Amino acid sequence: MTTKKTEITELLGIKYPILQGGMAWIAESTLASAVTNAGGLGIIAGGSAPIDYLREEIRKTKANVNGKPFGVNIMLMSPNAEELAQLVIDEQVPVVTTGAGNPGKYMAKWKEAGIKVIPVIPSVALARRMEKLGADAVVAEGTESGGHIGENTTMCLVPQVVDGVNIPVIAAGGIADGRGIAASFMLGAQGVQVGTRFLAAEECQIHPTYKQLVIDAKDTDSIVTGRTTGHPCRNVKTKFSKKLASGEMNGTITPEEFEEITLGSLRKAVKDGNLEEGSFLCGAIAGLVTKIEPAKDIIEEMFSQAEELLSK
Ligand code: TUI
Repeated sequence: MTTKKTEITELLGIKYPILQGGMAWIAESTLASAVTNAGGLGIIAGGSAPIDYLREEIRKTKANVNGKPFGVNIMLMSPNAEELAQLVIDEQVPVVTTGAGNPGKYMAKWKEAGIKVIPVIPSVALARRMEKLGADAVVAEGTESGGHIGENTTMCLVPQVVDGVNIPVIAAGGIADGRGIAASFMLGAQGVQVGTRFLAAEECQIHPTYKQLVIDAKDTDSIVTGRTTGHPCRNVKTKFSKKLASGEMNGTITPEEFEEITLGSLRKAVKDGNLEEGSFLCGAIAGLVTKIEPAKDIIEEMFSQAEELLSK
């Protein structure tokens, strides 16, 4: 088995079958360009950023990558998802990934515009629906992932999605080295999406405090908050996230209060490194991330390790 030529490398025209996660507030042109230039698929996060900012980020990325493909992630819960769905058409973005919802209503117009569409999904049912609507591939994202998560684990979700659809499947959640890639391929995936390891990329523009939290994290240092709101979210364990999780559990923080307290907390983490009020989203694999390196080194190391394992 090899990672060198898969349905994903062929579909997207990339060297390595790796997508960089569309991390809200984090994934901007510098990181996305570095990943694309290293042979993966860099992704700019739509998040809920203003449309003019996103247009600039798309144009900057285009200028950096010399015709190589990149993507934009559209977070479907974002208030400006509709506007962004049109922006990717107007700016001729080659690939769109989606998260936190069902992109059904945009699918036909994206396909018509020639965009490759890859929804991120947490279940087989949703993967099947996306296939019917014309998705080119799906990212099956396990609950090990950072940020907004579903219930099932990568190990259980990926093979079930692989069996449930006829389009290629990209595994996500808990993949930070070549072992994770090799395991994903064994489960039937044709590619991987990686977020947490790229938080420690040299080109990732997050606050140094955020990077250090990820590097210092050990296996037990992620925690899920927001379960009472219906939008569970995996974070680095900090005093703030622990207080939120326990407040939700014992009822001293209502879902409404939770929403109020966490409003703007991702920006506070990413831009200010604010440990008191910031939500430092990260995956459960953060314990495996130990140093800051260029995205190119991360990708090349991951795939050389995976190739060695898969050739055994
Ligand atoms: O979307 C993500 N990860 C994210 S989005 C985000 S910003 C945010 N912050 C707080 C609350 C909510 C969002 C941070 N991290 N990953 C992809 C993903 N998509 N995970 C789960 C889903 C998902 C969930 C339900 C996809 C589809 C879905 O469909 C429900 C339906 O409409 O049928």
